[in-house]
Amino acid sequence: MLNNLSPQNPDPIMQLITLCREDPRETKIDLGVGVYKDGAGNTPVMRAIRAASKKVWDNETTKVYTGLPGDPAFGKAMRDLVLADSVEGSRVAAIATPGGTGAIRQAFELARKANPDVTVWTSNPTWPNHLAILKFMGLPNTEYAYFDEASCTVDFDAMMDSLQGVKAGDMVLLHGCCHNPTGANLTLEQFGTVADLIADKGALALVDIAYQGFGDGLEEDAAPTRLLASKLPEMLVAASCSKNFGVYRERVGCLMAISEDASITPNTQANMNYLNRIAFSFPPDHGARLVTTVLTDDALTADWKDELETVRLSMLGLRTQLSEELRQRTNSDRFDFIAQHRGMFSRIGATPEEVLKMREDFGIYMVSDSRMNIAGLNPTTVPLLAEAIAKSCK
Ligand code: PLP
Ligand code: TYF
Repeated sequence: MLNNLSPQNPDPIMQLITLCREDPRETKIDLGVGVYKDGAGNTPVMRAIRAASKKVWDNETTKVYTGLPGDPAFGKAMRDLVLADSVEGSRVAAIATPGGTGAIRQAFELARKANPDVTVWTSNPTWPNHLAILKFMGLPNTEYAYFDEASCTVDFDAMMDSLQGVKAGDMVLLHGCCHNPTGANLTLEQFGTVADLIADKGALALVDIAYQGFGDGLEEDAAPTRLLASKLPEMLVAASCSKNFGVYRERVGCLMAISEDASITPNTQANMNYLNRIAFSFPPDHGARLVTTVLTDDALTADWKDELETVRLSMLGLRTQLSEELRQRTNSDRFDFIAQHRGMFSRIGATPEEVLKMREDFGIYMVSDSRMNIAGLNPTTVPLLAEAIAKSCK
């Protein structure tokens, strides 16, 4: 029977890891998969997570099952981190999920359960896994205009135009901050305008927030999500802890659902618990427990914020350096957007041929849509990349 399975195309981002690994050139630069790397190219365990691991190791007395939503303390900690006081806690139901990906999957499942005819609106472009999951689930998907390829900024007018097609009962997926793959983001005011449109249309917003703290700061990055939560009667939030806590392989994520009224919350929660039950019973707990331990201990929280801020500022510094190097080499402001983009990624508007040329001639590995992971750079490699871009891109 298994011989009937259709062949699978590998995830192009994952494929790039192998390609780069096999390249013998010492000067190669890996700007592929979205993983934070320090100046030495390592993805460290964050100090507070290491300390929390020790604390959990010393104090955990059982590994017995948690509950279908996971540890309630994790749900509460995530609600405080992402939503703060933008909405009454009694309106928020939460489940722990395996990573942000798990939260997104459960969000789509919940939307389909609430409305079997749901169409999911995604930005053009969006994280490829959004599209892969929707396709697998057979959920109708419509793209809304987002990125202007020429200027590498958001085309907000085109976005609002295409969102006019949203129907009551549709779901609109927004990146809460640090848009993947483009790095181009809405202003807070624009988020407010989109919230008004979603409310007018009677649609459900799903905010995917996977990089809180990587853009303008922990609070600043959560501001759009909080604004939406304060304006909309209902909303879903899929949060990932992979990047901002550096717990990638532990699989830590959380789906939060804000119901219109606190009286609806228990049933929303019961439906989310059910979705966990039929998918994997209980969600993974260890990584979530590390995150909760950090977020419920003042000293660990302070140290985590401190390290996260260092990470954020290092990426900002690389952005500034790269855009300045490109200014000099191209004698133009064409690449100034790199300093304006936020998060780990920038899509730089190069053609697939130009991306391939940079790979072949310079050993620079970026995704074929010209998305690069800023954290794959360090102050020494920035000029090499600038040179490659200036020489390869028309
Ligand atoms: N959403 C976006 C936009 C992402 O880039 C990612 C990838 O890291 C995720 C969600 C989910 O990540 P994870 O499942 O590793 O938590
Ligand atoms: O976009 C990225 O690079 C990260 C990591 O299937 C990632 O979000 C990439 C592909 C994938 C899962 C995670």
